Amino acid sequence: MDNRVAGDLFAETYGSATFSDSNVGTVKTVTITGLAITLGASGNYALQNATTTTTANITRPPSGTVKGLIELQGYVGAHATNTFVATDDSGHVLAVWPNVLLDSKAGSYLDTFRFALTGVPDGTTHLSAKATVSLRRRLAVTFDGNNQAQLHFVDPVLVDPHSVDTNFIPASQITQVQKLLGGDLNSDNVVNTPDYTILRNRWLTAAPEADINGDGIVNQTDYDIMKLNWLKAGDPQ
Ligand SMILES: [Ca+2]
Ligand SMILES: [Ca+2]
Repeated sequence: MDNRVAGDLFAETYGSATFSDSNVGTVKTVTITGLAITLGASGNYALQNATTTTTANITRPPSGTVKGLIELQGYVGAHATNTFVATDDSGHVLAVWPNVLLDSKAGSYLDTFRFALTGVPDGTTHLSAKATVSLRRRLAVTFDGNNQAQLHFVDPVLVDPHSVDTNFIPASQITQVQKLLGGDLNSDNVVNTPDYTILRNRWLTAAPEADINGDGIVNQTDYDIMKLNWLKAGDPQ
């Protein structure tokens, strides 16, 4: 209520305006605090309430964000590159993020990086990941009302997302091993003889294209990872 005398002028200010929560919705309560009147004729008036409420809307962002962890089998290198692909239920490619640099390790996990993607198109139901020397893995992704999702390409026995991300959203999606398996050196998404040929030809060199565990040398450790995944194929993109 404003019962000021006609012609009296003063400034009205407020301290903060806060939505009740950050979820998408209409006619949401906004609490305004720190209301004050200053300047002009304000000295002639007594403000009755320093707090009030109003309503406003929060709309859904036009595209999604996905963040999570990505574990590369046996990897110890400081950085890696990974290609992400967003698809719909029919497998149509909606977006590609080629050769994303991964250089932020997840907590104390040597073989696990953080990733974050923005601009994930509406209609995305799956996201796949394929690191330079790994097989591809494709997982279902579910967005919340704010168009945000978490997705973890990890082995839940070895990497606990809760220990890395305090905002982790519990999801049944990480009840199985989802880390990326190593050994695909020629990027055809299968681990077989052509990959072994590359490994053998780079034996005891520092060639990154054959250094499956990222330790700077191609040797028995890389061969052992390849052997674990011999004749395995990755998921479609
Ligand atoms: Ca291959
Ligand atoms: Ca190596």
